[in-house]
Amino acid sequence: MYLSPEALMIAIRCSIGFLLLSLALGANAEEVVVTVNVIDGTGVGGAIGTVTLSDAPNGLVIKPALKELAPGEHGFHVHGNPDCGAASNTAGMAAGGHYDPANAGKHLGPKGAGHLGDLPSLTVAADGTATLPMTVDRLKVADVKGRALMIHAGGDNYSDEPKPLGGGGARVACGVIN
Ligand SMILES: [Cu+2]
Ligand SMILES: [Zn+2]
Repeated sequence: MYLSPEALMIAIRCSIGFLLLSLALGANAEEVVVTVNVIDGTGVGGAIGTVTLSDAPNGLVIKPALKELAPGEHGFHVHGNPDCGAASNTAGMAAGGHYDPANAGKHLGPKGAGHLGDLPSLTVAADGTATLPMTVDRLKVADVKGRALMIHAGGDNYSDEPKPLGGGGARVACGVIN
């Protein structure tokens, strides 16, 4: 096929335009970097890294890049309010409860029919870092924006028994999802 120089220029301009549009849409395809801070009864402390959230065809991809955490499993949830502050001198209580738009009222983990904000537990390596990505099929970035990511002192058995909310106890680190 023969293209005149003018047609060629138009074709190139269109290609560049299409490329820029794709980049803009790509950037728009919801990726959020959440800064995570340690928290205590007086409020929000120093940053310990980030958690990057993005949408994939199979769900919400959660990529932690965290350090300075206690090794082992930690309860990890989306809480309802975009606030990591303390309330009544208790760490992270301003974040409210587990994100639960359907008012399920139950903590059943990432595969259960309970709180939508129940995530897989966060695994922290012996050196205090957490870097294992996870995918949650029932969430999108748009669902969790305007809420908070919470890390608890203890693990998560995805049940309200024998202790409520997976048994993770105290809130130790948190990030607002903007
Ligand atoms: Cu929690
Ligand atoms: Zn829960």
